[in-house]
Amino acid sequence: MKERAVLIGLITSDISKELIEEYLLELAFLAKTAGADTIKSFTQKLPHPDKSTFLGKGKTAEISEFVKSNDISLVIFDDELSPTQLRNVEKIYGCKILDRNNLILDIFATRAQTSKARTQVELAQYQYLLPRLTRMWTHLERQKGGIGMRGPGETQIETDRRIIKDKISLLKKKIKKIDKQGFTQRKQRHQLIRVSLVGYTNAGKSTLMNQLSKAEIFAEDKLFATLDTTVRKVVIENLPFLLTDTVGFIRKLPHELVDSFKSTLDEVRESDLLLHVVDISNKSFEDHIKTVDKTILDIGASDIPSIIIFNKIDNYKFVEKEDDDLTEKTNENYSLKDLESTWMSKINTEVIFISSTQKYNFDILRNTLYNKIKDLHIKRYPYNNLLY
Ligand SMILES: Nc1nc2c(ncn2[C@@H]2O[C@H](COP(=O)(O)OP(=O)(O)O)[C@@H](O)[C@H]2O)c(=O)[nH]1
Ligand SMILES: [Mg+2]
Repeated sequence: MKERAVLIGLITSDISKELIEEYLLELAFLAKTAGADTIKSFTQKLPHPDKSTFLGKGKTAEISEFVKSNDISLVIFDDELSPTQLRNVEKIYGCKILDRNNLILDIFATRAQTSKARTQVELAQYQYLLPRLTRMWTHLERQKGGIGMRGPGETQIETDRRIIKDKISLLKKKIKKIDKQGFTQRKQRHQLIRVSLVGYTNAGKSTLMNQLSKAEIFAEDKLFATLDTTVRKVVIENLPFLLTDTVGFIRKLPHELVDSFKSTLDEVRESDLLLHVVDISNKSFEDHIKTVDKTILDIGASDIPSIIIFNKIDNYKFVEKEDDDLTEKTNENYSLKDLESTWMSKINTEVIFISSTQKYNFDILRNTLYNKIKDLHIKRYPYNNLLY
């Protein structure tokens, strides 16, 4: 049976109600991906979170009442709780408590396919656990005996911490080894131009990859359907290149996960061209672009030439407004033409509008890719232009 969840978001002075609503929509999507139904979302406006229960006393009582009378098994907070808050709300709500990070880690754990992805997720889980051990053990703290375990004042928690630290260094070694193999593999492919699909999770990267390469990559309307990078050789006209599908980015990604997935993004860092796929039918697409740009900067790939591909234009809703100049333009009343000129002038890179599922504008896309990749090829191999 599906778990029934309620979501909780806090509206503080520096975050608007609209933004929180978007965060909660995304949180509901994460919950759905993890296999839970969201029954209701609760928000409260407070200058800062309550020290003991995160939300205020009244709201907490209201939610507790709802949890008990609606068969809720899961309360998910959009923010991370302190150990004290967690202990208290666990008692009050009497069910499982998760935050966004737990949820993302959980999804990653169920989605990891290759040994590398599994190792990375395990590493992230231990790294996440390590600083949080205290709260799990404070009520159980006791001396642990046994040969090799006895030490001056050694407690269970210290032992556990040591075990986890050992585990972490072991996993890191394992990843390094896998990475070495990957590097050799990647080096062998060096003669071809390398293009990577990057973008927010669910933007349509895997779908586009499948359409361009006839590959069969898992794509579905869930977050992080793919965790592993996939590389395929694609040929446009007579021009071959390598196309890589990568894990999607998301807001508030736990930094343990970013760290453990950095090496997955090696492929991105070593690319000649980035195709930044954006789901233009998502209201928060501008936020998504910012998150992706920041991640690209973080991994040291911001100098790589890129093209923005606005995807899902078949799903984009443009509301034709009466011709009054007073209406301020919001996302909903920008036409695609407006958007194109705005973005072209704003970012000085190429922008293309497509639908991956409907294959709209694929001729433009192929043309643009062909020209870009040809240029890159000529720049790299000035004496080997026999291809064209
Ligand atoms: N309407 C519409 N849906 C799309 C389009 N491209 C992808 N999708 C859907 O968006 C969802 C996520 O796609 P996926 O390729 O898995 O996204 P990824 O996380 O970026 O790899 C899937 O349900 C796709 O069918 C498009 O052009 N139009
Ligand atoms: Mg994907």
